[in-house]
Amino acid sequence: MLKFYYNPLSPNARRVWLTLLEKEISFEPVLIKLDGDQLQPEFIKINPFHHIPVVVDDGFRVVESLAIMDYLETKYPMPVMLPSEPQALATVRMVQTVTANELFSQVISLISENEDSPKILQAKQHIDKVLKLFTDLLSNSPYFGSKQLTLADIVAGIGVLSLPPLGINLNDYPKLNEWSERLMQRPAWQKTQLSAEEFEAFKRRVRVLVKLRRREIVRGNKANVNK
Ligand SMILES: N[C@@H](CCC(=O)N[C@@H](CS)C(=O)NCC(=O)O)C(=O)O
Repeated sequence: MLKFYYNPLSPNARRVWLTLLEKEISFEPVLIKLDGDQLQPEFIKINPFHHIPVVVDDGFRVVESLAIMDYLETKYPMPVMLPSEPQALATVRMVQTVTANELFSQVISLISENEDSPKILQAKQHIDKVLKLFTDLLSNSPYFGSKQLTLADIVAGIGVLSLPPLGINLNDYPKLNEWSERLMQRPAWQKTQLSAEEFEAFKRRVRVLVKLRRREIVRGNKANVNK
């Protein structure tokens, strides 16, 4: 059976979790606690970058959430979650990559920067641009690029639904607000949604990982200077 290495607090793992549930694929969950399980030699063999999610299917290992979603879409094509019409496919890919490249890092800033840091205002301004673009791309469709749920809805939905608890009100973006309510009516989304306490635990984990990453960068810079 397909093995899914995950943690319920991880938004990247949740992309894959939701895809598995929406496609009703049977899987064996393997919980990875992010306070050290990901650094154990057995897991490093599976993902040298010590990241979840990972899927192992019939002995074939896939890392990177977006690659895993594509693998699941092609191996388990029903229901179709990736449209083939050129503009619809481009819409899905734009929404996925804008979420990964423009939204995600700003959400991390909202969580990890001090309240009085100018980076908070910059993050909010950048997020406003993303939400306006998403409003245009959704247009009058119930989902991105399709009348049915797509991989773009999963990737963007996880990011956008994390904004209200971080102080960004979706009422200012009515179409996205209705879309996010549509997502939350789906059983898979209710099953994987974080409780308020889990969201606080997620924020604490993000702060720790950001600190560790900054330390790694400083160490790397010092090592380069000493070369
Ligand atoms: N680009 C990767 C990112 C995966 C990622 O950053 N996963 C985080 C959890 S959301 C993780 O495993 N962090 C553990 C670590 O950095 O040690 C993907 O999309 O799968």
